[in-house]
Order: sequence, then structure tokens, then C-alpha cells
Amino acid sequence: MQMWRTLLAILSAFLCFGAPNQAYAEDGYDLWLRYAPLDSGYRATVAPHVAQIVAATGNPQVDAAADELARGLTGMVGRAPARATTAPVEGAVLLATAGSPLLAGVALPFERLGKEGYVVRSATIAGKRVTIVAGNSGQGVLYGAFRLLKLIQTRQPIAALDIVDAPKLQVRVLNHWDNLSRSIERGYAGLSLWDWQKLPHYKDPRYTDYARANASIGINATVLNNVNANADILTPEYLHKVAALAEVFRPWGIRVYLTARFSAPIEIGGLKTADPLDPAVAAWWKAKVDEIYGIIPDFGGFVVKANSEGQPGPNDYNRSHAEGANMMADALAPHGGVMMWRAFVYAAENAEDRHKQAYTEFKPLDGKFRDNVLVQVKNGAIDFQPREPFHPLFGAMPRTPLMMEFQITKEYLGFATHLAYLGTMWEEVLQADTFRPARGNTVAKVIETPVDAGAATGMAGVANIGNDRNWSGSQFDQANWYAFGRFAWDPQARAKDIAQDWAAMTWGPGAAAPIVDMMMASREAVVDYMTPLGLGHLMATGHHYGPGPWVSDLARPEWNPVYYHKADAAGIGFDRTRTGSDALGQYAPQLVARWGNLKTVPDSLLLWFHHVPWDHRMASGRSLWDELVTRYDTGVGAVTAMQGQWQGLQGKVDPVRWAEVRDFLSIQHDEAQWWRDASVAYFQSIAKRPLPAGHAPPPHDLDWYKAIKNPHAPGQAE
Ligand code: BDP
Repeated sequence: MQMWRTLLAILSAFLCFGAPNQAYAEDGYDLWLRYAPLDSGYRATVAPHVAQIVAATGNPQVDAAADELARGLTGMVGRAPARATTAPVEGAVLLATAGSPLLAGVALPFERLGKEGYVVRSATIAGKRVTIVAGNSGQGVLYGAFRLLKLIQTRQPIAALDIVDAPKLQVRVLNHWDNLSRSIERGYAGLSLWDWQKLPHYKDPRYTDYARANASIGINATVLNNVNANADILTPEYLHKVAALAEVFRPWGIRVYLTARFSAPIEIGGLKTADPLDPAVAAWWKAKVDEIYGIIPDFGGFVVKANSEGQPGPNDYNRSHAEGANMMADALAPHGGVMMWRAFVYAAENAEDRHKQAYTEFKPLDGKFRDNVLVQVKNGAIDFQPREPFHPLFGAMPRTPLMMEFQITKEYLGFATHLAYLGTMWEEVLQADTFRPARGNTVAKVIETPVDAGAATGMAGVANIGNDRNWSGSQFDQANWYAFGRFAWDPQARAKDIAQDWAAMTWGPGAAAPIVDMMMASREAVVDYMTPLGLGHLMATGHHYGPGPWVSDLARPEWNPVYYHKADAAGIGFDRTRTGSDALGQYAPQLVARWGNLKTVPDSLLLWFHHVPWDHRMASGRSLWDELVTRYDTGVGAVTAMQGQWQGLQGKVDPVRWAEVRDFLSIQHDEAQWWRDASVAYFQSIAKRPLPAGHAPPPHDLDWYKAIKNPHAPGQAE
């Protein structure tokens, strides 16, 4: 009896604290691939269907799929499945590509799968009940295996499966803003994973885990280095290091891309110019690209940030972005490479509203880019703010492949310590109707519809990954990496479904519901305590850590927060209607009508498009000033509510991760209060109105907040 009780205690300790093969407390390293033991009831329904893994070896991606399945089942079911290459037994999982003899006699919808899709189907082969995981390529099989694992991780029945799925976008890519020094621009999770000094000889096992995590969510590409690029990455010394990473990633279906500095022909090529129309420059790039493919045969291509924030580009030679992009695209085309050209441009001496500049420059170039160019457009026209309307270029360049760029790392949403699930923000952007050419053409549809038969499609996410144990700097920031992969696979996906899957896999199905509730409300909380009612870009200078709405002395007007909020004695907000900058005119007429009218513009975009009197009556019945203060307090209150929800999970999730989240929420609460107090103090100094009843005055005067400096905030540009 005593012995049974001891055994039971040991068993329940394992159930609470992770898989039995883990001799350490969970710390987040395993991400959503924890493969924790299943409860016995559900396990009994799974075990008969995963008795054996049958995979014809030889295809590295099918082998990777088989290994991952074995790893996952061992953790979850508690024993390693038998492995075989032929002749499935009852209850086998069959991993096979189209044409495999293993699938002889079974009709599967391969024509619907494309290159990377998969089918997961329960079937009977030679009298044996099996589960087929099949695709046209090993990569499809790999994604199918992860799907089967996810079904089990989220406790779905697996006895009668018939799932067909394929990605809607071709290039699903992480952009690492990693410098060769290993610092990460806007990185809040430690140093770069890429240990250039030890590469190519030492391949840290972590590279494989990184690739597994990406493959599990369908990410098939990675840009290793910063968009503010260093040309050295294109030298042979570095290319061999890059090749070593590409080799690790290959079985997981991930191609390597690099950012290319436009002036590289001068810096490492010894040329006098980087003019894209100079034949010597084009020849240099062609030779460089041929050299790269000689070293990395499946190299993906380039990303270029040109003529933006001091980076060199074709404008330096009076050439257009299309002329620059096409020259490099032509060098990549014979190898099947892709040229991702960023539309994040705003010029040094340009008085035009920054919101308008990318559209002004790129729209006339519609139809002028090669098919293997993807113009990479940030979700909003300014810069990854907590809330922006969708970028007006979406829908406005119907003959140009446009890819979405989201920022996974939370440069403007509180770094790693603020809990902000970005899935809701991305869904809001993707589901926004461009009304171009007509109602119903959402941003998601724009990016997933190829502009012609051969044209590329894609989505990029600025990575939040570093060498912290938990990869993303916080437990909850893993959810943003996860959600990015899911949206890149299917831009029509829903943030809540994604949150549910992530929470169940990462924290256990029992804890998922309250965690999903926290996640779903979290981004709006940040909007409220940082930039409510359509305000934006009010962060402190340089590092963007904390509030700085008063900043007005920086060299360029659009670097100053006062440029964005335009608060004065009369009111607050940026008039972007026809009476102001008319950035609104870059959107379809339906949106001009809706957003241009104070009666129909949603509160969430009010101050983005209008300069509004402080006493303006809001839908709530409050004056604008009272509403602004109320929103700031709502934001702080939402963080208090999350703290309460998390408290309720004590003992229901593993203790180390639980305590970390509790402490981070407390940091978030303090900083939300800081944002609120500093912003209210500043705006009150301009609005000169009393605080509405029941709202506490900031504990310090404005100068106190202005004096706060954080010279060591992480993630600053080199
Ligand atoms: C801004 C970042 C800056 C990046 C830039 C970009 O502050 O570090 O270099 O975006 O996207 O938001 O190029």
C-alpha cells in the first residue's frame, strides 16, 4: 500500500512538472513541443494508433518527420514506437511521399497538396488499420507529422482522421535582425543564436531545435542577419559558416536567406559604385550570387533595406527601387532565388507626412518589378506601432507581389516583459478590407493571391528569438513566434484558435482556457496604456523603452513623438484628412468616407486621422480628454486583471515558469502605470483640464517623468 502511494506521488510529480525524461524543471526551452505525458484515459485512445512508425528512409525530411514523431510519442505515450521501413503492422503510422510503394492501392488527393501540403488519413491497408501521413514532398510529410503530433498534444480523437492542408503562402520567413557581433537590433532575448566564431565547425544542437520549432509551424525560410546589413556576410569566410547552418536546417525544410547591403560591390567588391544600371555592378552581383549557390545550393535569396534610415540604395544614383531590385533579382533568377525588397522607406529631407512616403514612392512602380521580387510591406505605414491602420499599399499595387512584414519582437509593445499576444493584432490587419478593387478584398486575400501564375507570395516576421533559455525572452512571447508561423501558413487563421493550440501545448490542456482569455485581451491593454484612441509612436528616443510623448528636439521632425500626436491647446491628433496631410486619400474611397468622418471613424483610429478638440463628445458620452484618461486607466486595470488570472493558475502549471510570468506581470504593471502617469501628466500640461472624477493624479510632476533615462535598455541599434 505504502509503495503504491509512493509510486503514485512520483507519477503525479511527473504529470505536474513535465515529461518523465526531464530531470530538470521546465524552463520554457521546449517551447510548444514539450510532449508531456498524456493522461491515461486519453492515452488509451491514442496508443493503438501509434504502435509503429513506418517510413522509407532516404529522404532527409521524411527521416526528420519519423524522428520527431518518435520523440513526441515517446514523451506523450510513454514508450518509443517500433520503427520499420516496410510492411505496416496494425496501428502503424505511415510516412510516405507520393508514389511510394507503401501507398500502393490507396487513392490520396495529391493534386490538392501542392509542393508542401499534406494529408493525414486513417485507412486500411492490407487488412491493417493505419494512419497515413503523406505529401508530394518530404517537407509535406514533415508538416503532416507535426499536425498529427499537434492533434495528440491538444487531445483530439485520432481514430478517424481525414485532414488535407497546404500553406497559402510560399515564403514563410523569419527575419533575424542579428548583427555579426551577435547583438540583436530590437532583440530582447539575449544574444544571436548564430555563433559565428565557432561556425562552421561547431554546430550547436540548439540550431536543430530552432529548426524543429520552425518546421512545426510551417516556417520554411530564415534570414540570418540584420536588415541594417553588414556586407561581410557575403564574403567567403561567412558564406561557409552560413552553409553550415543551411545544412542543419535542410532536413527541416528551411532555406537560408541573407540581407544584402546595397553598397556591397564597393565595400567588399572594390568597385567605385553600386549603381544598379552600371554593367560592372550587375556583373559583380551575378558572380556573387553564383558563388553563393556554389556554396549553398538551396540558398533562398536576399532581403534588402535600401534608402531607408541611412542605408544605401538605388536612389543614391537616381535610380528607382524597381531598378535596384530587378538588377539583383536577375542575378538570383537562374537559381530560383527570391529578392525581398522592403518598402519601409522614408527619406531624409522629405516634408511629406511619413505615413505617405512609401506609397508615394512605390505605387508608381506597380508592375515594374520582376516576378521573383517580393515587395515587403510592414503591416502599417508608420512602424509596427501597437495599433495602426493597415498599410495603404495593400490593394494599391495589383501587379506587384506584396508580402506582409510583421514584427514578432515587441519593440513597441513593451519588450519581453509585457504580456502582449500579437495574434489579435495580426488578425485585425489581415482581415481588414482594402476595398480594392472592390469590397471583400482583405489584406489576407491580397497577399495570398499571386499576381500572376509564376509570382511569389510570402510573409515575413521580425524574429524575437535569442539565446535565452526560453528563446523569446519570456514564456508568453513564444506565443508570438508560434502565431506568426500559423498566420504565414494561413493568413485567414483566427487568433483565438491559434492561442488555444499554443496554450494547450505549452501549458497543458487543463490550463488553456484562462490563459487564452488573458492572451486575447492583452494587446488591447498595451494599446490603452501606451497609445490609446489611435495615437502612435510616443515611445522614448532610440531604445523605445517607456514613454516620451514630450520629445521634440530630435534632428528630423518624424523622429519626435510630438510630430505624431500634435497635441496643442485646441486638441490632439494628426489630421490626415484632406484638410491635413491627406494620407487618408491613399486608401479606397469607402475608407476615406468612413475614416474621414468624425461620426463614423472608430475610436481606435480617431487620433490617427484627426486632430480633435479636447471637448469633443465621444460615443461613450465623455469628452475626448476624459476618454483619454479613462483609456489609460483601463489599460493599467487590464494588467491588474491579468495578474489576478495568473494568480489563479498557481499550482495548475509548473512552478518555475509560473513564477517567471508572475514577476514579469508585476514589471508590466509598474510600467503600464509609468506610461499612464507620464502620459497623463504630459497631456494635462497641454489640455489644461482637470482629471475626470475617480481618476488619480500622477504621483509626480511632469519633470520627474521627463528626467527618467534608461541608457542601458536592450536591443539598441549598433
Ligand atoms: C524600426 C526599428 C529599426 C529598424 C527599422 C526597420 O526601430 O531598428 O531598423 O524599423 O524596419 O522600427 O528597418
